[in-house]
Formats: sequence, C-alpha cells, structure tokens
Amino acid sequence: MRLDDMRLYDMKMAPNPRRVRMFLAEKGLAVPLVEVDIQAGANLSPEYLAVNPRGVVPTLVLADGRVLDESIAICRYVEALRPEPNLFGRDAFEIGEIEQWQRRMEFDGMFNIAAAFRNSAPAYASRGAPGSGPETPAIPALAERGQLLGRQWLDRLEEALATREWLAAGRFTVADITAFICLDFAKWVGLRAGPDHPNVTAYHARIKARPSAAA
Ligand SMILES: N[C@@H](CCC(=O)N[C@@H](CS)C(=O)NCC(=O)O)C(=O)O
Repeated sequence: MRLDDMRLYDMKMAPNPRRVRMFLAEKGLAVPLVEVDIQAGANLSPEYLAVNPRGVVPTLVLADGRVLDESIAICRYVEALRPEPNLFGRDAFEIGEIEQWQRRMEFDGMFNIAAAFRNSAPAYASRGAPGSGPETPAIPALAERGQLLGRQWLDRLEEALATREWLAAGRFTVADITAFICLDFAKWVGLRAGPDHPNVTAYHARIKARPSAAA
C-alpha cells in the first residue's frame, strides 16, 4: 500500500532513514521519498530547513503538513497506523523488552558508531554533530572512545545472540532493524563481526535475507 499523500525526506546511504524505509517495508507500506544529499549539504539548504529546521533526515511530512522527525518516532507513528505485523510489542512485557533492546542498539550501538565516524571522517571535520546546530569541530578522542564502546556493543550483541534468534519478544522487531543497520554502519568505521562473532554473523545473514533489508 502506498501512502502517496505523505513525503519521507530520506538519504539512500544514511543509516537512520534506512531504519524507517526498512520499517515501512516490513509493514508493506511505501511512502514517496525525497532524496536529501547530506554530502552536498542539501540538509542545510534554506529549502530543507523550512521543512525541518533541525536539518536532519529522516523527516516525515503528512498530507496536512504536520511533521515528524526522529526515526523511532516515525516508526511508532507508522505502527499506530498499521499495527500488524507488530514490531513494537503486544503486551506490557513485550513493549518493555523491545524498548530495552531498541535503546541498547541505539545508544550503545548507533551513538558510538556515529561518534567514531563523525569524529574521524575528513568530510565532517567541522560537523561533529549532525544537522543545523553550531559548528562542532571533530574531536579525535571521541572517535577513539566510539570505537572502544562500539566494540563493547558488538561483543555484548554476540553474547545476547547466543541464547536467542531475535533480540526481543521471540520475533523480529524494531530492535532488530536498529541492530542490523548499526552492524552495516559499523563497517564504515572498520568495526565488523569477525571470527569471534559467529552469532552476530548468522543474525546479520538472517536479517539480510528479509526483503525489507533491501529497502
Ligand atoms: N536520532 C535521529 C538522528 C538523525 C540523524 O542524525 N540523521 C543523519 C543521517 S543518518 C543526518 O541527518 N545527518 C545530517 C548531517 O550530517 O548534517 C534519528 O534517529 O532520526
């Protein structure tokens, strides 16, 4: 089903918009996409800042002009529109458990990988933080710390996957979407599942086999 009256401001390569595209694909939904070229600075253009003054993607614009950003907020909105297949939990414990893993993937994974990336990539030398905030010079020590904590995230994920196929609720959920996208994002900073991470390697392959992984 296409939600043609909405627009999702997107960037094909970027990890956060990919979370939303994958979520939509799992729901069998498609929203018209508007590509925003972050590398060319299009997210900081007056046209885009008029859509989202924070200058980040993804941003969802509804037919009536209301705007949502933050990947997980957009996913929650979509879940409310189309509750099945359920990706955020059906009962109190599932909701808590999925949120727990989603947050671990976001704060222990995404946050640290982004720190490692943004504080080491020459293109971001003066843009340590995403979006339209003040100039933020890269801090190499933050890249180092991002690597260290990113590795801890990967090792803990390996441990968790020794006893489960999916992170929460015994089925594929939004937490697995964030984990999968973090695993691909981590490769940008040379952090990848190796011989010490057989569970993560198999998990990544399981998710990659889902049609939504290509979204
Ligand atoms: N927490 C936000 C993060 C959004 C974010 O940082 N998006 C990146 C792309 S992955 C961005 O817009 N970067 C703009 C920039 O680099 O200036 C979310 O989950 O949507």
